[in-house]
Amino acid sequence: MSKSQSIWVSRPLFPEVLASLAQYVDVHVETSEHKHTPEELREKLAEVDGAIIGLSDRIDDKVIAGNRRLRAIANLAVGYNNLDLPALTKAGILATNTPDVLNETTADYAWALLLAAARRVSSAERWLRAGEWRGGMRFDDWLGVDVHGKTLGILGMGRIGQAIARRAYGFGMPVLYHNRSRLPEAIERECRAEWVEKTALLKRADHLILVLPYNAQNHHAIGAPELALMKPTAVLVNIARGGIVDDAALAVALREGRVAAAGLDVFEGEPAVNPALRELNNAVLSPHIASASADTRRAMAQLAADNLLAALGYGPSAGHPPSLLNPEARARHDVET
Ligand code: 8YV
Repeated sequence: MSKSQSIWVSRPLFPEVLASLAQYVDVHVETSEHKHTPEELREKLAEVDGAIIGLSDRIDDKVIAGNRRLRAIANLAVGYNNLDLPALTKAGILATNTPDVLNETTADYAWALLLAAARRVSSAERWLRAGEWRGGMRFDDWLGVDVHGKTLGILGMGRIGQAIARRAYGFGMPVLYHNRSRLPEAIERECRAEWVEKTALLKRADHLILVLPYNAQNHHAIGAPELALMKPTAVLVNIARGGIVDDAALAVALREGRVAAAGLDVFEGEPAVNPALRELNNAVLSPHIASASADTRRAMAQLAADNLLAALGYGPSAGHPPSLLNPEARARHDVET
């Protein structure tokens, strides 16, 4: 049966989430995962009232120019640097993201990368799989750096940063953090975390995890000058966004042993990965999967669907998407609540 509003889902999604959407709207879903060109996005979005899109779909003023129909965009991510929010707001298009549901899973993954990079898990596994163990192993082979008892640094102390900090207690690690604004004392106490200047953080942290949002100010927040301040025994973990680290500078620092190791889930220009990083055994690399547990990806998809339905005026939160990014767009958005 044809419904009065249509939506586009830019990538394959869990069937039960699509079914929850199909109760209210006509759903057009892509059957394969691929990066859409601006022209494709423009065409697809011209034909629908709302869309669920992912990080590789860049929605800017050009993509929505002249679009009189589109009323809502639901991003399948907490970060939304792929959205030109001012342009969407100006056009009266509601935009939503998927905060909170991924905090704990993403924090787990930051620790997975920290431990794997510090203890050389990936390169040791490659060595074992290549049959090298049969040739013997020295007592002083495969030495990593310790994690427990060291000072953990966190750059970017939002909800994911805080979830990472809470886990540090079990490893007996004091936590230093830097954030534009200091957290309320109660949260600092709960996270057992101390605010320091960025320079102090870089110098004092034994290991550093990056959880900053990407924006123009944070571009290359960690470049050659910052890497030079870090300890040569430090592990750097980036689960935030490509572009926050200068990947070329990091590759040089890792090759020269000026930083011990890195655990990287995000890259400048991903899915391309700087070839210099790919050659390094002291870098653990993964394809942007920090939120990818079955429960969390389902929860993110369902939250995006609930956001979109609410923005289009359906379901229990009709007119009030749970994670609306641009309430100012409402004035030009004609949802009847
Ligand atoms: C991605 C993320 O959404 O939520 C974010 O901001 O970076 C991730 O959770 C996910 O990897 C799909 O691209």
